[in-house]
Amino acid sequence: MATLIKGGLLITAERSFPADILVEGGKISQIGQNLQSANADQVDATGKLILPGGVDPHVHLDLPMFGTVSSDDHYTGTKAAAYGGTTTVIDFVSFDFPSLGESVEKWQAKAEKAAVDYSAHMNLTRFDDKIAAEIPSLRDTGITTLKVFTAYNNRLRIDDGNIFKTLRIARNNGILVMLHAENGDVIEMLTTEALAAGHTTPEWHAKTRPAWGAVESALRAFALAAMAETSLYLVHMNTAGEVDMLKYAREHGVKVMGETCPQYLFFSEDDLRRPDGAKWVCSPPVRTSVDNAQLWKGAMDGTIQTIATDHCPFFYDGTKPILYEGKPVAIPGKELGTQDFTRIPNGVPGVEDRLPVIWTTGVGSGKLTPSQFVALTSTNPAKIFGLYPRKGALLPGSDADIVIFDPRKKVTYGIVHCHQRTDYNLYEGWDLTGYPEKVFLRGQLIVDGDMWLGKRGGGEFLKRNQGGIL
Ligand code: DUC
Ligand code: ZN
Ligand code: ZN
Repeated sequence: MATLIKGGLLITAERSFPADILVEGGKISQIGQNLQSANADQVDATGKLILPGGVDPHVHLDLPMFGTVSSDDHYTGTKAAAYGGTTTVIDFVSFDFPSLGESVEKWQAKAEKAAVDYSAHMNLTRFDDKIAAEIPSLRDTGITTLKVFTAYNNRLRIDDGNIFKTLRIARNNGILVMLHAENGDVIEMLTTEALAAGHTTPEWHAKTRPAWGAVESALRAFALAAMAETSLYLVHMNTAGEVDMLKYAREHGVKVMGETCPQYLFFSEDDLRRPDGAKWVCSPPVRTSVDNAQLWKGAMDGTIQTIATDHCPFFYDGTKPILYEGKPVAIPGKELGTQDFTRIPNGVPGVEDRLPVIWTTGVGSGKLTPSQFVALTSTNPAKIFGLYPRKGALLPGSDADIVIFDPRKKVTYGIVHCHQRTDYNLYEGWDLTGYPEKVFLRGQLIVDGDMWLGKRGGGEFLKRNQGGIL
């Protein structure tokens, strides 16, 4: 089946230009003026923008945590992504089984119900010679990225020596290492002290995970990457200091890149002090308005390459069911930590919110050009994670993952509007201008206004190539 999208303004990471797009066999076959096709379905996009489908390189679906599980699984989370204009997501494989390969297989079995295209990064949360020897084989499974942690002692963290070894193996095998930067030792100590002093409230989540820990461990890892003569991607940047460190390392020729997420651009410890502050508990924590401003600046001036989400929703009150696809669903969530901030499941929803919220606050406010918006939310993640030009591009031969975006549509955003499977939205009541109208995945119309036309299992697993360095 062919589709001809006529009269829209195409926005790419480089430029904006009016053109028609012909889609055949799930791919973009032609881009040009006054295209004709006798047997194609015609879609009138006059007055609309045509964007490449969003690529969210950082989501957690069906993630077990603190005796519960994140409330979007691979179907519900990717359906929400589609409604928000995102057609590719990259999840994480938990290293729960003896080998990396078995962990990937277990993840594949859960992920195959995805409704948009998907891949995963491998969490490298243990390290020994056997694991080191297995890392290169990840490439054969199409997974070309590893995430390491400088926090979560005795759970997810590996030590600096092993991070250095990992960086060298990665360099030799075309793999990119991603870093979660916080100081695990300091967090352990401050948490123990806070609990002993009887502190129970959500703001203590931030107070026990100081910004300086993120700053020093980011610089430490950039230095390890420099010494290993390879690249590194810093996930979920949340502090002004990390922006400074990223800029410093890049100016010194270290091939490091960075990602931030909307929660770090808008929210602060003040939100954690609200009566419903548990809604904002995520790791790393939200910081201050100064950090918000510096992260925006980093995204605007090109220091930061991507805006992802770290989507990892939990119910605010998981004792009360919501209706999801007509059925009641309740999943234990933030209420687990009412008496103890260390038991609040860490994470916030966002995969659906990302494009409309960043469009209004970024492009609508003049902070970002439309092309910068596309670069940060689609093209750059596709390039860095080995998916370009199949994803993140409006080019002949690219997958026809296309968003017809109405730049004039006004929406008072919030939970009633949303498809993320949780009972709250961080942007409740925000006035947005600009919203996805139609979303195509490999040429199939999967979202048409409010209508869901996609399907469980309609997403494809993406075998990724070696990524690029931006
Ligand atoms: N941070 C969160 O807040 N949740 C899931 C994982 C992570 O890194
Ligand atoms: Zn992380
Ligand atoms: Zn994460």
